[in-house]
Amino acid sequence: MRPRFTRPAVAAAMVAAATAPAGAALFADSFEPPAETAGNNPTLWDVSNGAITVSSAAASDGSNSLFVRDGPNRAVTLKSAVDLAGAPGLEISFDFAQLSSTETGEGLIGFDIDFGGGFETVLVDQGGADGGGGTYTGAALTLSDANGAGAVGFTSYSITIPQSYYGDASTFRLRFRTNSSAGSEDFQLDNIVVTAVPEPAAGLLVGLGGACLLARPKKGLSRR
Ligand SMILES: [Ca+2]
Ligand SMILES: [Ca+2]
Ligand SMILES: [Ca+2]
Repeated sequence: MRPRFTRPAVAAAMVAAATAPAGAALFADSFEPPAETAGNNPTLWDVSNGAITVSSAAASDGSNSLFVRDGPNRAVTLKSAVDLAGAPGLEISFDFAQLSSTETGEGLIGFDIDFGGGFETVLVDQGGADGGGGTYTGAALTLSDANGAGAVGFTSYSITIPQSYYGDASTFRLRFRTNSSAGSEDFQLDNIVVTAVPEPAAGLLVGLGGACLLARPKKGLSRR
């Protein structure tokens, strides 16, 4: 089921031939059975610590989530690059929870993406999980680093990345990094979804003048 491209030349040709329509899901993982079993490592992700496992203790979607144990500098990294399929923009959403209090400098120290040139930090939410997001165009979205007293249930994040930022990249990989001290300062991650969204500038282009653009059927929608 999972997208896997081991031959870059073939992947590039596929991108040129087919463009993901807005709304198309490019990637989704909610750590659910039958693919995932509580207590095991997640199938699609490399984890930096053996105590990062699929868990049925809590979930924001379905019955399982990924349990990320307390400790410094944990990482959860997608094993395989995902095909961008010519998506005109990305919306990335996920749910993240902390299971007890965390302090300044602890929490989600990096949600990162790699468009082929190495990982870059998209969002940072330390000192208690706030949730939220925004549009990423190269400057990390940095949420409050105020101390987070107590457990925070699942909070939702949503980040938009326009194609004008990632250009002609053909794939992406995701990574989540957490940091905390001991004492059950654990985290949970669930419901990771990447969807193709319209390029924000599309409306502007139409407004500026494109009666003739409107009259022409869009490539990919005129299939018969
Ligand atoms: Ca789930
Ligand atoms: Ca925070
Ligand atoms: Ca701490």
